[in-house]
Amino acid sequence: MFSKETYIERRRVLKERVGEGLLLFLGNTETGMNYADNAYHFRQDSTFLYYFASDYSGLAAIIDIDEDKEIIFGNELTIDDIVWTGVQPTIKENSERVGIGITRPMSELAIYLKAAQAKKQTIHFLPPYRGEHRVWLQELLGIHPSEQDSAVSVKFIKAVVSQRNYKSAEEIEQIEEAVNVSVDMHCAAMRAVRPGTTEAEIVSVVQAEAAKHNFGLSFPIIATINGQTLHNHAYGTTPLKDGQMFLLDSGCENAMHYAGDLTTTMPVGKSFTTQQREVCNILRRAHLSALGAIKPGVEYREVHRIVLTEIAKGMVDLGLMKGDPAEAAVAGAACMFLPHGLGHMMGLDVHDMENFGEVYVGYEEGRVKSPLFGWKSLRLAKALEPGFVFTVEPGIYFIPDLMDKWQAEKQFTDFICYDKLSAWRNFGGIRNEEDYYVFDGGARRLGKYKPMSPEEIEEEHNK
Ligand SMILES: [Mn+2]
Repeated sequence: MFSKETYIERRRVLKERVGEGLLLFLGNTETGMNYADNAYHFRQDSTFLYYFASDYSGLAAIIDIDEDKEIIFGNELTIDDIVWTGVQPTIKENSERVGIGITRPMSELAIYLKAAQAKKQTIHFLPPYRGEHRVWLQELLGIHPSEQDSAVSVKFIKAVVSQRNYKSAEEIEQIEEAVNVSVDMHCAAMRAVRPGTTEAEIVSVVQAEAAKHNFGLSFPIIATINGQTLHNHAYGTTPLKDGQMFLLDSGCENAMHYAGDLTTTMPVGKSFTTQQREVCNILRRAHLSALGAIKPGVEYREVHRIVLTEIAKGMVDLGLMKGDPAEAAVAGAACMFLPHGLGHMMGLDVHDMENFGEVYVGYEEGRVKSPLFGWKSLRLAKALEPGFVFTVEPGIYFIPDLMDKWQAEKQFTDFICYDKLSAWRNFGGIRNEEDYYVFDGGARRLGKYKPMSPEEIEEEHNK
């Protein structure tokens, strides 16, 4: 964890920005997979980690701005718990490490909130994303789960985002540690993928790299020969074949839960085919065009447009598109090949603060998302500012169902050469992803270099 002063300062700024009322923070709890004692992997809520650091189940906290009080609620371990889990630091000890002197048993949380309601204090809470939290909020505040989404505090959300969106030097150090191990995960996969291995085997190799450091995954591994399926979490056990491509999208989170998120597409056999190499080089040019554009003040929607234009150019060269590439990008025709956004904020969450709603994190106040297919999937659109950490992850995909649908609907016939496209139905999909940090005057990649060009990937692959 960081120093006590870091957490005290974070809460001081938060109190100042919200200004009045009472802030309620619900930590995460252990949840049974198939019975209570056989729980899912425990992951503390990221906002709770940001302000209180305590990485334990069953905690809540209150910052009572009006009364100038900070309290952590939770039950100290009983002898039965200690027999089961061993001795742990007490809640009191953990709280003191972040500069909080008051701790209370969990039963007192409801009492405190009832008194606040009686005094007509504003109780601010954040959007719940777990069923347990919805039940808990209903018990604590009397708000039905179906009414909680409209009762969340936008002021609280905006204040937290206004802090967590700007990474400090000590946070960058943590993220970089996670990215470096994530690069190791990818290089291990590049060396392990061979004809005859399976997706499942590669997953075990990737996981082992994170496990060596006792790091968890920042999201379930995507490891597939069907790269055109964007979020495929199923792993095959049939042997991989020469001529196929293997897409790995994975990252770890370090001990403090800061994330890394990378994607690499590699050949299964010794090298890419000529056709695959051509598309990989288009992707590489698109990636480099993004890197050339990112700096403070540039809107990420503009970087997305530049990348779509570059991909459309490449598709024109292949004879799969026609017309002006820049127009094809803006109109949405190029989204046939890149239907997702160019990137997202990253921090304690791999999609940072997505639980609050993407528009609060990645869009300017009052700006709504584009309704256009492809463009609507842009998670980060606003102007880049010093302190932002985000991914750059262009991809090129050939999605047969999307081709069929658009062709049947005669969509973008001025831009897309459907007659040529049918020969590419089985190409699959490729993506390359790296993590970036914007600072005053520029931007830099986080973590060590990961092979990007087809030749660099083949070199690592054939080591
Ligand atoms: Mn990503």
